[in-house]
Amino acid sequence: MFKLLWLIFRATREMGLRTLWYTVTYLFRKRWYRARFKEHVQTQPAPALSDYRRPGQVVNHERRGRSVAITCDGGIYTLTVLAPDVIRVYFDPTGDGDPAVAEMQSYAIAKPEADWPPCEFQVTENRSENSIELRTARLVCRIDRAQGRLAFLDLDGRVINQDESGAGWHPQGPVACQKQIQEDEHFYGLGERAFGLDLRGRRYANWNTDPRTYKLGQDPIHLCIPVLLGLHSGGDQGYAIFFDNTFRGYFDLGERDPGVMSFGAEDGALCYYFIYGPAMENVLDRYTELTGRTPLPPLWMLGYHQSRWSYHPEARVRQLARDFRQVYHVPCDCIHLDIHYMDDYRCFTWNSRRFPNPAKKIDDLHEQGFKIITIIDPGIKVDHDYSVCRDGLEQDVFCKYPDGETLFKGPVWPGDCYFPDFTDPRVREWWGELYRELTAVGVDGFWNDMNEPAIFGLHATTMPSFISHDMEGRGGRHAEAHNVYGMQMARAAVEGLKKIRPGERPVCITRSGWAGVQRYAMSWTGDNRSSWTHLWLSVPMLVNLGLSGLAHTGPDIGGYSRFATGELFTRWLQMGVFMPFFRSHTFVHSKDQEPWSWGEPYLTINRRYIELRYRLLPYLYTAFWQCHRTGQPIVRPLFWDDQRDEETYTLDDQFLCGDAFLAAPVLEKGATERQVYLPEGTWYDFWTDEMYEGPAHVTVEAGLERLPLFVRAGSVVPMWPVMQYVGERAVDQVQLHVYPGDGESVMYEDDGQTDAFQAGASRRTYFTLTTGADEQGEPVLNFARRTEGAYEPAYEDYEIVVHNPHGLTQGPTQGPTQGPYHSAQAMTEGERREAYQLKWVEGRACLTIGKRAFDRLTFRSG
Ligand code: MIG
Repeated sequence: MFKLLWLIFRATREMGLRTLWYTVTYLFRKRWYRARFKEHVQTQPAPALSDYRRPGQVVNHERRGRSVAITCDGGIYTLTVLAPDVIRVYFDPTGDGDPAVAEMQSYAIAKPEADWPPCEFQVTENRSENSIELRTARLVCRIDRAQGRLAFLDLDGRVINQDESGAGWHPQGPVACQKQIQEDEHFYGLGERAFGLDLRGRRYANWNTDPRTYKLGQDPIHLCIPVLLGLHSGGDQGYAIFFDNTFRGYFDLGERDPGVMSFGAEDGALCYYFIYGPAMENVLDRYTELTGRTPLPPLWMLGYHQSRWSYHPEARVRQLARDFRQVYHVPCDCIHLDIHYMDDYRCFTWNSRRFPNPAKKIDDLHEQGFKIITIIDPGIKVDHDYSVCRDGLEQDVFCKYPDGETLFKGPVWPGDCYFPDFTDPRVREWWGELYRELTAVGVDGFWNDMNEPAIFGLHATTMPSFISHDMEGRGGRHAEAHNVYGMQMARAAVEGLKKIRPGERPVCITRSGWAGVQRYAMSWTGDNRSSWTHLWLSVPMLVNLGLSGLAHTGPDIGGYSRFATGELFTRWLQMGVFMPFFRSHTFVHSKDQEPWSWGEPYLTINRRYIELRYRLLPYLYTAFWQCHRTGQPIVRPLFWDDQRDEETYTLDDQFLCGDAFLAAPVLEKGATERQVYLPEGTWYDFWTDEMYEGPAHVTVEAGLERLPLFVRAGSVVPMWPVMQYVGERAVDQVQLHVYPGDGESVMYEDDGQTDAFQAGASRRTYFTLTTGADEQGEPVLNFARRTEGAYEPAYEDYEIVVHNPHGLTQGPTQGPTQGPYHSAQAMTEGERREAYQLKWVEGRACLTIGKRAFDRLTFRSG
């Protein structure tokens, strides 16, 4: 009873009486509509798997272009070879299905069959195995004649993945596929999941849901992606299965039966893509080739973002800007405005009392170097005096019940709302144009919330599954459109923004999404909590999102619901420096959650870490570029570099960021040290330059001011001077931090803002470090540089900082050391040889050198 009263009290406080009224009445209205459209409501319980039908015996097979059609007693398989390591499996029980149509209708696929280059493969009969084999240059797909089950094998005949009972379907609509789990198999991916790294042993639903703050182990939440990565055989085998079906579905990774992985959906086609690695790097490359890559964001998106629900009125926002720039001198690039900026939660409007002159206000903030991102929800307030609503009704853009007339209304923040049908290209275009209202006053980017879509109710709810959608003209129900609704909303925004601001990189953050969403938008991990558990949870969540192709994401730093302590916030911020989206955000009733909110010592530490983020911008930007090019995540699991290291398969309290860094965030209250696992290779402690030889478990100091952080030997890490925001002034010098060892590093540069990079205006600088010996047998470190691309950055100098140069001769040491190197020689092109004097700064060798002045440098021991 008390709980109920509390619930009512909270709901009234948060929503207001009117919205509460709509929410309560909606519970009844919902029933009424269900009764009215009962012939459209699906009521059959999910059939038991034992009632599913199976392919059965193979009758014949026939090659058609890049596909093989295999007719079985119970249906037809079409296996399509897109690449030697990418095979599409389409199973059609009825004979009316067509994989080409399925592909055309897929919201996930960015590269259709016709765009893949031709690919050789052979189809043979294997009589001894009684099977048919399809052999590419990378793998074999074998189908057994007796039961029509598939196995994917490597060229040496070892199992990568193999059907258990295989494909299945039920005449009422459901489809499924059961596969064997290999003994030492680990599973990753599946989008945004509130679980640890290895997903094995549980069942996960595919149905985007607003959990209204989630708990560890709650499933599903905002953003599901039906791509599963498997890793087994001591790391020798790695692959992905992408199940291209948007209906409510699941992946069962051994919960029902520990030896069986199954996936399925309540309707739609049984169509999946098998992608072979074995390296996960190859899996991600192929998966993002298929579903699209992350666009390069404008550089300011990589800066620090400050948000809360909500900064208002205008004076509060001004104060916040002043606090950053004049009072606390903490760098920041962007302030986010949550729903209070709107006029009574009407999207694309301003509350004139809170923000009387938005254009002027945003101008002033731009002057001070801030960008502004505003939130947008999909629900459009039912209000005939509101131009977006009126226009939407005139243009007929809102979702309807199956009679094709009755508009669907559901309660969200403004009370009852209509919902645009983003699966209609005409509606997307209409919606995209609406952003002009906000870009005209200077808003820089958009944050799409509530687009699961979320509708108020007692439990997490959404539109009824029988609501009609356009589905690109072919018609469909919400049951099919639901999972792509958020992604299509983001697409509408981005396509609109590209028209509104041609040549610029659109900024769109989305809460919900689906396979392929990465090509339109980035995300944040929704409504987490201010707790130590959630601090940790950000790590596996980000890693699995990156492994699902959605690399550009980040948690609400400090946590969303409940209150953060100074310590928790600082620990979260330290970790956030190495996460792609670096934004602090918190809910409406929480206390202030800004870098200075807890006073000292937190403020100084927070400032120092945000400054570190700004120093690392050229490094992080390079990681974004790598992701953009090849789908490599930015935050990576430890097995990324050495898939055979079994220690790393479930390790989810540390992560790699880009090529050089290993971060081991402190996840425990009051910690003063922490255990870190260092994989094979030599690692430098970022703070002390101390060297470690992996694989090793080490304990390092981790007082409040210290994020345990390591740099791989052989890396060159570029750094910029600290600025209060991106573009505060021109970068006059780039520091190159050299960590002696053997390796190649890259630095990517462009204008950070326009799409000129796509026409070649970028520069890649490759740094190669090699260790060796000179004629006298003294150790040397060679540092070579090579550049590509037409972009010419404005700065003239590099400052080269050699870390622990002593380490080169001595191997791993304890503690910082004085180095033996006192001179360095730089060779320019041709004969010219110049000697540079190295300076010693805090035990590090520093050298300033003109940008154009060297191709190769040699550091010699004295
Ligand atoms: O029902 O706009 O996840 O970041 O602050 C809550 C208010 C709606 C949920 C988002 C959160 C945002 C909040 N929104």
